[in-house]
Amino acid sequence: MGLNVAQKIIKNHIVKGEMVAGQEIAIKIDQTLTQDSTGTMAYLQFEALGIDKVKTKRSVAYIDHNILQSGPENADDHLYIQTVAKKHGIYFSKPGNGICHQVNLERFGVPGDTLLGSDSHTPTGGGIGMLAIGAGGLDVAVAMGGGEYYINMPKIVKVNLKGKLKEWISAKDIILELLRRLTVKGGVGRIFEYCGEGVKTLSVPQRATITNMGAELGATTSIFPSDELTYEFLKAQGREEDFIELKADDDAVYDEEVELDLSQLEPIVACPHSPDNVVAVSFLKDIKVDQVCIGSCTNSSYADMMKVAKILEGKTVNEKVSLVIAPGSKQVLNMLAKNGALAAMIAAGARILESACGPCIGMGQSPATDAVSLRTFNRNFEGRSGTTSAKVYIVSPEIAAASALTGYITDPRELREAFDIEMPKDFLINDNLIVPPAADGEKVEVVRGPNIKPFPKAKALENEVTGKVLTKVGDNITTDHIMPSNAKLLPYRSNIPYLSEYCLTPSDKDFPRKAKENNGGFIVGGSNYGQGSSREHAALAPLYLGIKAVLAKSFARIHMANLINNGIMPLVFKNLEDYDKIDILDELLIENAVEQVGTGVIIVRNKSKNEEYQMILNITDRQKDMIKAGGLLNMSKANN
Ligand code: MIC
Ligand code: SF4
Repeated sequence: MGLNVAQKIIKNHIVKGEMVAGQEIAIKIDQTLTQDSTGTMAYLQFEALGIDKVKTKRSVAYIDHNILQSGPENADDHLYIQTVAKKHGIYFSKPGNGICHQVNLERFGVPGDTLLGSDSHTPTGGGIGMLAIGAGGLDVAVAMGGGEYYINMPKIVKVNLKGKLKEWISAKDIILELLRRLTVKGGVGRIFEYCGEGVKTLSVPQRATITNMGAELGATTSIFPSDELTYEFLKAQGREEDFIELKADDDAVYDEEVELDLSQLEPIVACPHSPDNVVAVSFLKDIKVDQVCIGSCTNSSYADMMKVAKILEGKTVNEKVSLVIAPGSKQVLNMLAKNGALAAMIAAGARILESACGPCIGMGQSPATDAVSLRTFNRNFEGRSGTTSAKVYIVSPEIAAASALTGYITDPRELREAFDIEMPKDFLINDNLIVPPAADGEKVEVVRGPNIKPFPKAKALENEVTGKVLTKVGDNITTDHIMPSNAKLLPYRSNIPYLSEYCLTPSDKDFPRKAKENNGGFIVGGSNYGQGSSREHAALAPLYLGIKAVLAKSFARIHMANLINNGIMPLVFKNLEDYDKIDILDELLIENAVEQVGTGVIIVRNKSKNEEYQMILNITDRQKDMIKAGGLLNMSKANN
């Protein structure tokens, strides 16, 4: 039986298990990436493993999230990451060099390699034919140390692309259409593999836009084959030696199939407050726009920026609109500066930001109260922009630029004739902001600023687990709800005691106080609990506050792994209606917890209501041992 692309890469990297959907497998990781807002924790955890030098083919530490430096905290974290990277064999991408996923695609992505990154949009690398997966910091730390990465073998979905995009329709519309059809839960436990005649009509950066936002489907990852266009891209990056061809065998088998006719797509938009809340742009055309933000790891490539420059050229941004643009990397920015496109943007009135995540993670540029903000980003969760009342719409760069000129949500086709942007034959290559590791790492001293606090460690599971329900939340709670990130909180990513004061506060402002007063307890959640980012802080802050288990209707993949890695039980309601029976401050009890964890079915007693609920702990034996030991670090130590 033939293999598809994902199976081929997994087969080359599998060290344990079998490629049977749902079964646990362990794969070897070739490359890792971290960014600064998850990186400090990942490197503290790597240090705790006591390994001198990374064992991967390549590991890169990027600084792109926390770049505002409104106090010493961010700069202290940068220095810690720079020195710890130099010591342990890790390349360091300085602030200003660009967004991790964009730079990784340009300078390090290798078709056929595996990449594990402490960021949920790591699957961007699937655009170049990598098996690129987002994970929590601890999993990445273990991978840097040469440890394998464990996942349940996902189902592989064939996304059969037919036809060709019409003028003005973009890669963003492709992934928004999939989100419209499949929702933010539709990709859980799945890899989306793109194939069909439409593939060869999409450039590598367009493919990367699609694989990037596959994260919003909840997918494990997304991947394109590696073909002539991949070769052209790598050659233009001066890296043709990294090319290998990768395509599915003719008789490859897939678990599921989706068909998408590119020629049928129209410009579409994700409305507040979820990336799957998608409608045609024509439905929104009277909505006035206050802010337009262009950039992020989804849409900040050279071609995207050139399109925007061309739309803005010779025009002026509407007087009521603030337009900000953050090119994705120094390479992109430098090329725009050289060819005059940057001048066209500036002349039109765009505010040019550093090549970094910026407004995407609320690091500046929060919109005004009740404002409408159009963003080419990937997430529009409530409050993520830093303004709770803002209404954020996710759009293509074409819609964004057109709307910045008119002041209302605009179908770009109404504005002007279409045009072509050529992919460059040669990108501008200058890696002078990438610092290589030291040859003799033992001589490097790691600098730790006062903001870097030890991370909380879980304890072995007690046989009687008891406590109160501290909060009860609804469906699709994101990690932005659990551990909010904005310009005020991001500087404290290496300070869990401080961050824990804000844990879950967007949903329940008294949660930290209740947790402290009751000495920890339980969280009750709806379905897809913990969707969104990979931030381990969404597990570490609850751990610090004494959370023992989360009872939910279902969990998002990375967050569930982060809970287990930190010794917190992710329990799923066997009978969904039991969710309705529980109230905040009910007293729960799990007896014989150690034995029950082993069985995978856990009886939770509600002492306040005199009821019992059956909860499922649908995790592997290895993960059960982890829960019993009190997390991955404790288990690794016990095994050494
Ligand atoms: C995000 O887009 O939510 C982030 C910020 O990049 C996160 C990582 C983090 O919280 O530091 C992610 O996607 O994993
Ligand atoms: Fe950065 Fe936004 Fe991409 Fe996250 S989604 S990596 S914050 S640009």
